[in-house]
Amino acid sequence: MRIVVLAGGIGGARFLRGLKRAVPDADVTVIGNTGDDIHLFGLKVCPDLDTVMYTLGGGINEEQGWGRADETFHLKQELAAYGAGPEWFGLGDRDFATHIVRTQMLTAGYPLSAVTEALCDRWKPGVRLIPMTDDRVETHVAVDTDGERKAVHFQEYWVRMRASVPAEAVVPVGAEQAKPAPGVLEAIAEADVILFPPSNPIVSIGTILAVPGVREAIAEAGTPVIGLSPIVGDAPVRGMADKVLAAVGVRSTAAAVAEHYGSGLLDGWLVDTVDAAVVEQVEADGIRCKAVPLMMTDVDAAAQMAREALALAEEVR
Ligand code: GDP
Ligand code: FO1
Ligand code: CA
Repeated sequence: MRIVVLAGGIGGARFLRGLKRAVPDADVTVIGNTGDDIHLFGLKVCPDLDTVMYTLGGGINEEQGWGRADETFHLKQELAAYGAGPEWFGLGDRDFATHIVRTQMLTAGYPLSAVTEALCDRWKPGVRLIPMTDDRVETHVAVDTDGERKAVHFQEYWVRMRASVPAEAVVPVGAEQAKPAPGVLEAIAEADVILFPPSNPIVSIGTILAVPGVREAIAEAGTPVIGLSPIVGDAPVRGMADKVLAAVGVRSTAAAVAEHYGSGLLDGWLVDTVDAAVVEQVEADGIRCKAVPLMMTDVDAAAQMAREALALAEEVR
């Protein structure tokens, strides 16, 4: 079975680990979000691609959900001693090696998709991980601070500001000019099922869908598209997704996120059992909906979610 998954960082990666346990023989292509990418210290950092790669490759810091296990921060401290920031972004020593190799290859002229494949030669994530595009796309967030409106990089909004002020707008800068990376549209066209894991609907999946051609390819693939809600009990399970949902006028409910994707894109939607009351409302929007446990407390729980998503795909097929 050929499965395509659009993934952000932690929510996408943990779901993928469950999917691999549920269907070990499936041919899984992951289209990764690169809107969170940032250049720091002259290096290209791709947080969401790395979170997927490390999680599936066994190198992730489990508690944190991003970055490497057994990490140290000597390099960051040495840089800070020179006054070289930013200090608010925690790049560890082991993680730095990934960014150095990536940047070296990019500088040598390889596209990000080829570089990601090379990095995955080490980590062997067991899926084909493709960045959504080889072109530069950077998500910026417009904020109002002290009556002044300015745009900051998504990572600055998320990590430095902890989304403490409302997001006025979320803009994937460069997306309109970006082309899908090689293999993205082909994988979508050949998929037997397309899954939206419980990733951030705006800054993760929304950014991937903003690459021209991707949304259209999914809508035209003629294969079931099934999503899993990252919102449980009217709040994100982790992080501040409510802040970026508000920026686009979407309420922080499982039903509102389904409606935001829309029946033109989604065939099926899984909500958590605590949100069972919204099933009827989602179905009234023309999206098949079911309430099942959606908390990824461990890999088995994520695997069960993947089985439910694949079962729903068969129901709508
Ligand atoms: P990020 O790039 O690291 O922020 O990760 P993603 O975009 O892939 O996923 C972030 C979303 O995952 C957040 O909005 C969370 O609410 C959601 N999430 C995290 N853990 C769980 C979980 O156990 N269950 C569900 N349903 N959603 C989760
Ligand atoms: N998230 C944080 O909250 N604080 C950090 O210092 C931080 C550093 C970091 C370094 C490498 C990496 O791959 C990810 C990192 N993240 C950090 C996570 C990541 O930037 C965000 O959680 C997501 O992109 C949000 O969608
Ligand atoms: Ca992310």
